Amino acid sequence: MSAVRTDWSREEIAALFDLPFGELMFRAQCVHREYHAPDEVQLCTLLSIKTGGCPEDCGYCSQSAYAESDVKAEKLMDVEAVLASAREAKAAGSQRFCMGAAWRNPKERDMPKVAAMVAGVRAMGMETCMTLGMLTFEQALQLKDAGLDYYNHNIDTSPEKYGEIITTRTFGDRLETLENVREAGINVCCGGIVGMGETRGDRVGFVHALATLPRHPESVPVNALVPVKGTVLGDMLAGTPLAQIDDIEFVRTVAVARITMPKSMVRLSAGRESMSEATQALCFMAGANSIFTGDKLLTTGNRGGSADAALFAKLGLTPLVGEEPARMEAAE
Ligand code: SAM
Ligand code: DTB
Ligand code: SF4
Repeated sequence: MSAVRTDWSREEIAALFDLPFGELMFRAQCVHREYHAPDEVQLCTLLSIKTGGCPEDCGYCSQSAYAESDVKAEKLMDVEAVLASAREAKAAGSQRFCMGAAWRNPKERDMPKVAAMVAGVRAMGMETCMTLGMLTFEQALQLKDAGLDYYNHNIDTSPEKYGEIITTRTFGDRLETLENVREAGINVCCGGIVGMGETRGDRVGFVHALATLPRHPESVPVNALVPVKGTVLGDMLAGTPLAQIDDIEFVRTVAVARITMPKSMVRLSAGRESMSEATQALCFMAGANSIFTGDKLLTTGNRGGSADAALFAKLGLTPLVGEEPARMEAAE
């Protein structure tokens, strides 16, 4: 078995990126098969429970108050409306329901409502995930007590690149929340975005930061930037050769994440709407084994369930029904 290591050096990770493509894919597939069924892909559904008006200045995000996008600020949704949406997701075959809020951090007055959402979704027999921005340890405990299975909090890019993308918080702030989530016994979902005009070195640094966390995130979302008009990055990259990440480089990033974090679920997240089926197939072959289904992510479009069902049929993929190998045991 490939050992689960957290002592990867940047040089080792850079060397993986540099491998001939065929060799990289072969290694990623070997590692993948040690821990995962190669034909099973997890289905997750996203819902934006609080959209827009976010005080953070993330350069990629349509929901930042600094962006001039078409997204309008809305209030936190009612619990019942969230549960109705979760019911639909379950009926569509989704295993996990991920609720996202455009907050820097939740306020104390929001906590009872988000806790009720977690408890309600869990009672339907779905896994729960939330992404609400920064959390204190006490807030993480409250969510754990409500039954939260996963918390998504991305490092987004390399530590060096971080300050170019976001200035209203630091890479260290991100790590602090990740520690609070871990301490509270919640599974961690942490990844980032490729295609923000970063260098290969930044992609190495990004995977390195994830693969050397004290414990690998149980889920690693790899998003391809969805360029949104009115955002810093959407506007800056529009019409340039950097407007879309090279497909092969994207697949390489997925493969290196798979090799360095063998047990984790690697999620092919945002960006599938503009990705060819062939590239998506390569991502699955490189070890991606989770996707977001449905026709919407948080504020941008997604491929839609029927297009995905057709792709799964074409590729002989089936939705994952069992548990992920990296998931923390309740007793841990
Ligand atoms: N506000 C919370 C936070 O930032 O932690 C949670 C929601 S935020 C939208 C979740 C993640 O979505 C971000 O960390 C980023 O990685 C991803 N994301 C946001 N906008 C994106 C875009 N335009 N393209 C690709 N990924 C994006
Ligand atoms: C993640 O890494 N990707 C998801 C989820 N975590 C919350 C969000 C993608 C958002 C894409 C842009 C949008 O729809 O606003
Ligand atoms: Fe706010 Fe999250 Fe968007 Fe950043 S990524 S602006 S924190 S919603």
